[in-house]
Amino acid sequence: MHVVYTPAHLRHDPHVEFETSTAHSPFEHIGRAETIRETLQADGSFPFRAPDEWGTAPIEAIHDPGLLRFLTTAWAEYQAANGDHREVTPDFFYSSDLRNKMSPPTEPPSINGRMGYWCFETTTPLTEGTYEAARGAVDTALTTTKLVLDGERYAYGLCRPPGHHATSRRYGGYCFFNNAAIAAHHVAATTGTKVTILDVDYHHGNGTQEIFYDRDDVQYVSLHGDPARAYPYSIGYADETGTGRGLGLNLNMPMPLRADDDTYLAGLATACDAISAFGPSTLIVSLGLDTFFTDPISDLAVTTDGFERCGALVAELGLPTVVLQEGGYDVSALGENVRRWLVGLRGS
Ligand code: Q9C
Ligand code: ZN
Repeated sequence: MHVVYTPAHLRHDPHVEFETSTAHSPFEHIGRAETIRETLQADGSFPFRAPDEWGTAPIEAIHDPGLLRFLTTAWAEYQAANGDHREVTPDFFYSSDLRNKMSPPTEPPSINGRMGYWCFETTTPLTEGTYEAARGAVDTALTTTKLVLDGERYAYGLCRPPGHHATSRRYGGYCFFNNAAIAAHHVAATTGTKVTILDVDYHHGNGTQEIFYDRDDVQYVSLHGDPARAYPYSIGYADETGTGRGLGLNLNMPMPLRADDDTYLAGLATACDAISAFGPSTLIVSLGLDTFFTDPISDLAVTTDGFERCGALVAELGLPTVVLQEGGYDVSALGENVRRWLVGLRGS
Protein backbone atom coordinates (compact mmCIF):
# COMPACT_ATOMS: atom_id res chain seq x y z
CA MET A 1 0.00 0.00 0.00
CA HIS A 2 1.48 3.33 -1.09
CA VAL A 3 1.65 6.30 1.25
CA VAL A 4 1.40 9.76 -0.32
CA TYR A 5 3.19 12.40 1.76
CA THR A 6 4.54 15.92 1.26
CA PRO A 7 6.58 18.07 3.66
CA ALA A 8 4.41 21.03 2.52
CA HIS A 9 2.33 20.40 5.66
CA LEU A 10 5.22 21.75 7.77
CA ARG A 11 4.29 25.22 6.47
CA HIS A 12 1.04 25.14 8.48
CA ASP A 13 2.58 25.66 11.91
CA PRO A 14 0.15 27.13 14.46
CA HIS A 15 1.44 27.75 17.99
CA VAL A 16 -1.84 28.91 19.58
CA GLU A 17 -5.38 27.55 19.57
CA PHE A 18 -8.31 29.39 21.15
CA GLU A 19 -10.44 26.61 22.61
CA THR A 20 -12.61 26.16 25.73
CA SER A 21 -12.07 29.84 26.54
CA THR A 22 -8.30 29.50 26.72
CA ALA A 23 -5.34 30.08 24.43
CA HIS A 24 -3.19 26.95 24.48
CA SER A 25 -0.78 25.04 22.29
CA PRO A 26 -2.70 23.52 19.39
CA PHE A 27 -3.90 19.92 19.33
CA GLU A 28 -3.49 19.97 15.53
CA HIS A 29 0.25 20.47 14.93
CA ILE A 30 3.07 19.34 12.65
CA GLY A 31 4.15 16.57 15.04
CA ARG A 32 0.98 14.62 14.22
CA ALA A 33 1.84 14.04 10.58
CA GLU A 34 5.54 13.58 11.34
CA THR A 35 4.90 10.77 13.84
CA ILE A 36 2.63 9.03 11.33
CA ARG A 37 5.33 9.37 8.64
CA GLU A 38 8.04 8.03 10.97
CA THR A 39 5.95 5.04 12.09
CA LEU A 40 4.96 4.02 8.56
CA GLN A 41 8.53 4.47 7.29
CA ALA A 42 9.92 2.41 10.17
CA ASP A 43 7.46 -0.40 9.32
CA GLY A 44 9.22 -0.81 5.98
CA SER A 45 6.23 -2.23 4.07
CA PHE A 46 4.67 1.09 3.00
CA PRO A 47 6.38 2.65 -0.07
CA PHE A 48 6.27 6.46 0.05
CA ARG A 49 5.76 8.87 -2.82
CA ALA A 50 5.20 12.62 -3.21
CA PRO A 51 1.94 14.02 -4.63
CA ASP A 52 1.58 15.40 -8.14
CA GLU A 53 0.43 19.01 -8.59
CA TRP A 54 -3.25 19.26 -9.50
CA GLY A 55 -3.81 23.02 -9.56
CA THR A 56 -6.91 24.80 -8.28
CA ALA A 57 -9.64 23.48 -10.60
CA PRO A 58 -10.46 20.44 -8.38
CA ILE A 59 -10.79 22.80 -5.39
CA GLU A 60 -13.11 25.16 -7.27
CA ALA A 61 -15.28 22.17 -8.23
CA ILE A 62 -16.18 21.88 -4.52
CA HIS A 63 -15.49 25.21 -2.82
CA ASP A 64 -16.69 28.77 -3.43
CA PRO A 65 -13.97 30.47 -5.51
CA GLY A 66 -14.18 33.28 -2.95
CA LEU A 67 -12.91 30.95 -0.20
CA LEU A 68 -9.99 29.88 -2.39
CA ARG A 69 -9.21 33.52 -3.27
CA PHE A 70 -9.39 34.52 0.40
CA LEU A 71 -7.04 31.77 1.60
CA THR A 72 -4.38 32.62 -1.02
CA THR A 73 -3.82 36.11 0.41
CA ALA A 74 -5.52 36.40 3.83
CA TRP A 75 -2.44 35.95 6.03
CA ALA A 76 -0.45 38.62 4.16
CA GLU A 77 -3.41 41.01 3.98
CA TYR A 78 -3.93 40.65 7.72
CA GLN A 79 -0.27 41.57 8.37
CA ALA A 80 -0.62 44.65 6.18
CA ALA A 81 -3.77 45.80 7.97
CA ASN A 82 -2.95 44.91 11.58
CA GLY A 83 0.85 44.74 11.93
CA ASP A 84 2.91 41.61 12.44
CA HIS A 85 0.98 38.61 13.75
CA ARG A 86 2.55 35.16 13.61
CA GLU A 87 -0.88 33.59 13.20
CA VAL A 88 -4.31 34.93 12.54
CA THR A 89 -7.79 34.09 13.91
CA PRO A 90 -11.08 35.96 13.38
CA ASP A 91 -12.48 38.09 16.16
CA PHE A 92 -15.86 38.45 14.49
CA PHE A 93 -18.12 35.86 12.86
CA TYR A 94 -20.78 36.59 10.28
CA SER A 95 -24.17 35.08 10.96
CA SER A 96 -27.12 35.42 8.63
CA ASP A 97 -29.18 36.18 11.77
CA LEU A 98 -27.41 39.53 12.09
CA ARG A 99 -29.19 40.55 8.91
CA ASN A 100 -32.63 39.10 9.65
CA LYS A 101 -35.29 40.78 7.47
CA MET A 102 -32.50 42.23 5.25
CA SER A 103 -30.63 41.06 2.19
CA PRO A 104 -28.21 38.22 3.01
CA PRO A 105 -24.63 39.14 3.97
CA THR A 106 -22.10 39.57 1.17
CA GLU A 107 -18.31 39.39 1.46
CA PRO A 108 -17.19 42.47 3.41
CA PRO A 109 -14.34 44.62 2.06
CA SER A 110 -12.03 44.66 5.09
CA ILE A 111 -9.68 41.79 5.92
CA ASN A 112 -10.94 41.70 9.51
CA GLY A 113 -14.50 41.31 8.27
CA ARG A 114 -13.53 38.75 5.66
CA MET A 115 -11.82 36.56 8.31
CA GLY A 116 -15.17 36.07 10.01
CA TYR A 117 -17.03 35.74 6.71
CA TRP A 118 -15.02 32.71 5.52
CA CYS A 119 -14.27 31.07 8.91
CA PHE A 120 -16.77 29.57 11.35
CA GLU A 121 -14.85 29.03 14.61
CA THR A 122 -11.71 29.92 16.60
CA THR A 123 -9.45 26.84 16.57
CA THR A 124 -8.13 27.13 13.00
CA PRO A 125 -5.42 29.81 12.77
CA LEU A 126 -3.88 30.90 9.49
CA THR A 127 -0.08 30.90 9.49
CA GLU A 128 2.29 32.18 6.84
CA GLY A 129 2.39 28.90 4.90
CA THR A 130 -1.10 27.58 5.65
CA TYR A 131 -2.31 28.00 2.08
CA GLU A 132 0.62 26.03 0.61
CA ALA A 133 0.09 23.29 3.21
CA ALA A 134 -3.64 23.10 2.46
CA ARG A 135 -2.91 22.88 -1.28
CA GLY A 136 -0.44 20.08 -0.52
CA ALA A 137 -3.12 18.15 1.38
CA VAL A 138 -5.48 18.43 -1.62
CA ASP A 139 -2.72 17.27 -3.98
CA THR A 140 -2.05 14.39 -1.58
CA ALA A 141 -5.73 13.36 -1.60
CA LEU A 142 -5.99 13.51 -5.39
CA THR A 143 -2.74 11.63 -5.99
CA THR A 144 -3.80 8.90 -3.54
CA THR A 145 -7.11 8.68 -5.39
CA LYS A 146 -5.36 8.40 -8.75
CA LEU A 147 -3.30 5.45 -7.49
CA VAL A 148 -6.54 3.62 -6.71
CA LEU A 149 -8.27 4.65 -9.95
CA ASP A 150 -5.20 3.35 -11.81
CA GLY A 151 -5.63 -0.07 -10.23
CA GLU A 152 -4.08 -0.21 -6.76
CA ARG A 153 -6.47 -1.84 -4.30
CA TYR A 154 -5.61 0.49 -1.40
CA ALA A 155 -3.66 3.70 -0.91
CA TYR A 156 -3.17 6.06 2.03
CA GLY A 157 -2.85 9.85 1.82
CA LEU A 158 -1.18 11.49 4.80
CA CYS A 159 -3.24 14.67 4.48
CA ARG A 160 -2.44 17.54 6.82
CA PRO A 161 -4.21 19.87 7.43
CA PRO A 162 -7.31 17.66 7.60
CA GLY A 163 -10.43 18.46 5.61
CA HIS A 164 -13.81 17.12 6.67
CA HIS A 165 -15.04 20.19 8.60
CA ALA A 166 -14.49 22.55 5.64
CA THR A 167 -17.83 23.31 3.94
CA SER A 168 -18.31 24.56 0.42
CA ARG A 169 -18.03 28.13 1.75
CA ARG A 170 -16.35 28.04 5.19
CA TYR A 171 -13.15 26.82 6.84
CA GLY A 172 -12.77 25.69 10.48
CA GLY A 173 -12.23 22.67 12.71
CA TYR A 174 -8.52 22.58 11.72
CA CYS A 175 -9.66 22.21 8.06
CA PHE A 176 -9.27 24.56 5.05
CA PHE A 177 -10.10 22.54 1.92
CA ASN A 178 -12.19 19.37 2.14
CA ASN A 179 -9.65 16.84 0.88
CA ALA A 180 -12.00 13.83 0.93
CA ALA A 181 -14.84 15.72 -0.77
CA ILE A 182 -12.51 16.94 -3.52
CA ALA A 183 -11.28 13.36 -4.02
CA ALA A 184 -14.82 11.91 -4.06
CA HIS A 185 -16.03 14.46 -6.59
CA HIS A 186 -12.97 13.73 -8.75
CA VAL A 187 -13.89 10.04 -8.85
CA ALA A 188 -17.57 10.69 -9.54
CA ALA A 189 -16.87 13.32 -12.21
CA THR A 190 -14.11 11.48 -14.08
CA THR A 191 -15.56 7.94 -13.97
CA GLY A 192 -19.32 8.57 -13.83
CA THR A 193 -19.58 6.02 -11.02
CA LYS A 194 -20.89 6.18 -7.46
CA VAL A 195 -18.59 6.87 -4.51
CA THR A 196 -18.99 6.48 -0.75
CA ILE A 197 -17.19 8.55 1.87
CA LEU A 198 -16.96 6.60 5.13
CA ASP A 199 -16.02 9.06 7.88
CA VAL A 200 -14.66 7.42 11.04
CA ASP A 201 -13.16 10.55 12.63
CA TYR A 202 -14.51 11.20 16.15
CA HIS A 203 -16.05 14.45 14.93
CA HIS A 204 -18.93 14.59 12.49
CA GLY A 205 -17.74 15.69 9.03
CA ASN A 206 -20.14 18.58 8.72
CA GLY A 207 -18.37 19.93 5.64
CA THR A 208 -18.56 16.67 3.73
CA GLN A 209 -22.22 16.22 4.66
CA GLU A 210 -23.06 19.75 3.51
CA ILE A 211 -21.22 19.37 0.20
CA PHE A 212 -22.98 16.13 -0.83
CA TYR A 213 -26.33 16.48 1.01
CA ASP A 214 -28.39 16.82 -2.19
CA ARG A 215 -26.33 14.54 -4.47
CA ASP A 216 -27.15 10.98 -5.50
CA ASP A 217 -23.66 10.05 -6.76
CA VAL A 218 -21.81 10.42 -3.45
CA GLN A 219 -23.01 8.69 -0.27
CA TYR A 220 -21.84 10.03 3.10
CA VAL A 221 -21.69 7.64 6.08
CA SER A 222 -20.32 8.82 9.43
CA LEU A 223 -19.78 7.40 12.93
CA HIS A 224 -19.02 10.15 15.44
CA GLY A 225 -19.50 11.49 18.94
CA ASP A 226 -23.14 12.49 19.39
CA PRO A 227 -23.45 16.18 18.44
CA ALA A 228 -25.66 16.60 21.50
CA ARG A 229 -22.33 16.67 23.39
CA ALA A 230 -19.62 16.84 20.69
CA TYR A 231 -18.18 19.32 18.18
CA PRO A 232 -19.51 20.50 15.70
CA TYR A 233 -22.65 20.51 17.89
CA SER A 234 -25.11 21.80 15.30
CA ILE A 235 -25.01 18.95 12.79
CA GLY A 236 -24.50 15.18 12.69
CA TYR A 237 -27.82 13.91 14.04
CA ALA A 238 -29.32 10.62 12.87
CA ASP A 239 -32.37 12.32 11.36
CA GLU A 240 -30.21 14.17 8.78
CA THR A 241 -30.67 11.76 5.88
CA GLY A 242 -30.14 13.90 2.76
CA THR A 243 -32.42 15.99 0.59
CA GLY A 244 -33.78 15.90 -2.97
CA ARG A 245 -31.89 13.40 -5.10
CA GLY A 246 -29.65 12.76 -2.09
CA LEU A 247 -32.50 11.66 0.17
CA GLY A 248 -31.48 8.46 1.97
CA LEU A 249 -27.79 8.79 1.04
CA ASN A 250 -26.60 10.55 4.20
CA LEU A 251 -26.20 8.24 7.19
CA ASN A 252 -25.21 9.63 10.60
CA MET A 253 -24.49 7.25 13.46
CA PRO A 254 -23.92 9.20 16.69
CA MET A 255 -21.93 7.14 19.21
CA PRO A 256 -22.53 7.03 22.97
CA LEU A 257 -19.98 8.25 25.53
CA ARG A 258 -17.04 5.83 25.99
CA ALA A 259 -18.17 3.51 23.17
CA ASP A 260 -15.69 0.59 23.25
CA ASP A 261 -14.34 -1.64 20.47
CA ASP A 262 -17.35 -3.96 20.35
CA THR A 263 -19.89 -1.12 20.43
CA TYR A 264 -17.98 0.81 17.77
CA LEU A 265 -17.49 -2.21 15.51
CA ALA A 266 -21.21 -3.04 15.73
CA GLY A 267 -21.91 0.47 14.46
CA LEU A 268 -19.30 0.12 11.74
CA ALA A 269 -20.93 -3.15 10.59
CA THR A 270 -24.25 -1.32 10.16
CA ALA A 271 -22.44 1.43 8.24
CA CYS A 272 -20.87 -1.20 5.97
CA ASP A 273 -24.30 -2.74 5.24
CA ALA A 274 -25.52 0.68 4.07
CA ILE A 275 -22.43 1.07 1.86
CA SER A 276 -22.96 -2.35 0.27
CA ALA A 277 -26.60 -1.48 -0.40
CA PHE A 278 -25.54 1.73 -2.21
CA GLY A 279 -23.02 -0.17 -4.37
CA PRO A 280 -20.22 2.37 -4.94
CA SER A 281 -17.29 1.78 -7.29
CA THR A 282 -14.84 3.33 -4.84
CA LEU A 283 -14.61 3.91 -1.11
CA ILE A 284 -12.96 6.96 0.41
CA VAL A 285 -12.26 6.72 4.13
CA SER A 286 -11.93 9.88 6.21
CA LEU A 287 -9.63 8.29 8.79
CA GLY A 288 -9.60 9.96 12.19
CA LEU A 289 -7.94 8.21 15.12
CA ASP A 290 -9.47 10.57 17.66
CA THR A 291 -11.93 7.82 18.68
CA PHE A 292 -8.93 6.43 20.65
CA PHE A 293 -9.54 5.88 24.38
CA THR A 294 -6.88 8.39 25.46
CA ASP A 295 -7.52 11.07 22.83
CA PRO A 296 -7.26 14.44 24.62
CA ILE A 297 -10.28 16.10 22.94
CA SER A 298 -12.66 13.15 22.49
CA ASP A 299 -14.67 10.70 24.61
CA LEU A 300 -14.93 7.34 22.85
CA ALA A 301 -12.85 4.30 23.89
CA VAL A 302 -11.56 2.49 20.80
CA THR A 303 -8.20 0.71 21.26
CA THR A 304 -5.26 0.05 18.94
CA ASP A 305 -6.46 -3.55 18.45
CA GLY A 306 -9.90 -2.11 17.71
CA PHE A 307 -8.45 0.02 14.89
CA GLU A 308 -6.99 -3.08 13.23
CA ARG A 309 -10.41 -4.77 13.50
CA CYS A 310 -12.00 -1.68 11.92
CA GLY A 311 -9.62 -1.80 8.96
CA ALA A 312 -10.32 -5.52 8.51
CA LEU A 313 -14.10 -4.96 8.60
CA VAL A 314 -13.85 -2.22 5.95
CA ALA A 315 -11.75 -4.58 3.79
CA GLU A 316 -14.69 -7.03 3.78
CA LEU A 317 -16.57 -4.53 1.59
CA GLY A 318 -14.25 -5.63 -1.21
CA LEU A 319 -13.95 -2.10 -2.62
CA PRO A 320 -10.98 -0.16 -4.02
CA THR A 321 -10.24 2.06 -1.05
CA VAL A 322 -8.63 5.50 -0.69
CA VAL A 323 -7.73 6.25 2.94
CA LEU A 324 -7.21 9.93 3.79
CA GLN A 325 -5.93 11.24 7.12
CA GLU A 326 -8.25 13.44 9.21
CA GLY A 327 -7.92 13.85 13.03
CA GLY A 328 -6.26 12.03 15.93
CA TYR A 329 -4.59 13.93 18.78
CA ASP A 330 -2.94 11.42 21.13
CA VAL A 331 0.34 11.88 19.32
CA SER A 332 2.15 9.21 21.37
CA ALA A 333 -0.16 6.56 19.86
CA LEU A 334 -1.17 8.15 16.57
CA GLY A 335 1.43 6.58 14.28
CA GLU A 336 0.81 3.05 15.55
CA ASN A 337 -2.97 3.55 15.43
CA VAL A 338 -2.80 4.57 11.76
CA ARG A 339 -0.42 1.70 10.99
CA ARG A 340 -2.68 -0.90 12.61
CA TRP A 341 -5.80 0.43 10.83
CA LEU A 342 -3.96 0.07 7.50
CA VAL A 343 -2.62 -3.38 8.44
CA GLY A 344 -6.19 -4.45 9.18
CA LEU A 345 -7.31 -3.10 5.80
CA ARG A 346 -4.67 -4.85 3.73
CA GLY A 347 -4.98 -8.06 5.74
CA SER A 348 -1.39 -8.48 7.01
N1 Q9C B 1 -13.99 22.05 23.10
C1 Q9C B 1 -10.66 17.21 13.35
O1 Q9C B 1 -10.57 16.24 14.10
N2 Q9C B 1 -12.17 21.87 18.75
N3 Q9C B 1 -11.09 18.40 13.81
C2 Q9C B 1 -13.19 21.27 19.52
C3 Q9C B 1 -14.09 21.31 21.86
C4 Q9C B 1 -12.15 21.65 17.34
C5 Q9C B 1 -11.47 18.59 15.18
C6 Q9C B 1 -13.42 22.08 20.76
C7 Q9C B 1 -12.06 20.19 16.95
C8 Q9C B 1 -11.82 20.01 15.48
C9 Q9C B 1 -10.26 17.11 11.94
ZN1 ZN C 1 -11.80 14.75 14.61
